[in-house]
Amino acid sequence: MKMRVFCAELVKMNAIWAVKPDVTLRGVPVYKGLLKPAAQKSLVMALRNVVQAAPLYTPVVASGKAMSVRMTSAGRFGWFSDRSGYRYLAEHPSGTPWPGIPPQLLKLWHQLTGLTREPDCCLINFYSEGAKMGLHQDRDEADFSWPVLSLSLGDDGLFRVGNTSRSGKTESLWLSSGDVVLLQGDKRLVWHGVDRIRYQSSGLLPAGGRINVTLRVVA
Ligand SMILES: O=C(O)CCC(=O)C(=O)O
Repeated sequence: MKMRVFCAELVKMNAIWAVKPDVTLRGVPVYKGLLKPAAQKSLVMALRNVVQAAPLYTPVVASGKAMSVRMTSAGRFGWFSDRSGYRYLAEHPSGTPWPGIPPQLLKLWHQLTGLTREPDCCLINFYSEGAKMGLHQDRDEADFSWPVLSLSLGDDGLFRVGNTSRSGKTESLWLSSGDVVLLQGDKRLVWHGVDRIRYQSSGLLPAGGRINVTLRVVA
């Protein structure tokens, strides 16, 4: 995306993108508790509707190994992986359309990024007890100048961030329910992952577990 287009995309009014993050982790901004408890509860209800329409599945990586995280998506595209590799699909693997992205997430996206452009995908990751996500880059999207907004709900997750190359020092931080992370600019392609969760550390989900949603511009 050209800089002029990007500037035209910025919503100057009502944007909270100029607000300083509470913490940065290797330069990645982390907004602690940005989504308040009542908003978290109503979002969980909206996400339950998404999961009802587009059930969680267990992605498999190219080696044939199943990921420990279960996933689904909302929006125009959903992220999927099987032995053929990672990709975005225009439909849920069952053939049904992806449901719409919950409006409260779109509002958060516009407010925090200052962009008028909507995300194409809301990827929903569900971490049950023992689930984790290895270090990776988010690079299945067409244009890395768009940010990725990541929101945590439910149990705490130990989030690890490295560098834009696979090697080098990494640092980690516990993400709690309501925390938001933005991968953008020169941090858009940092390697990141979740080492583990603190199962049942939050009362948001009655049966425990952690939800992570990421909003992405895909095409
Ligand atoms: O669960 C998280 O906080 C990170 C999720 C993530 O890295 C991803 O979906 O690519």
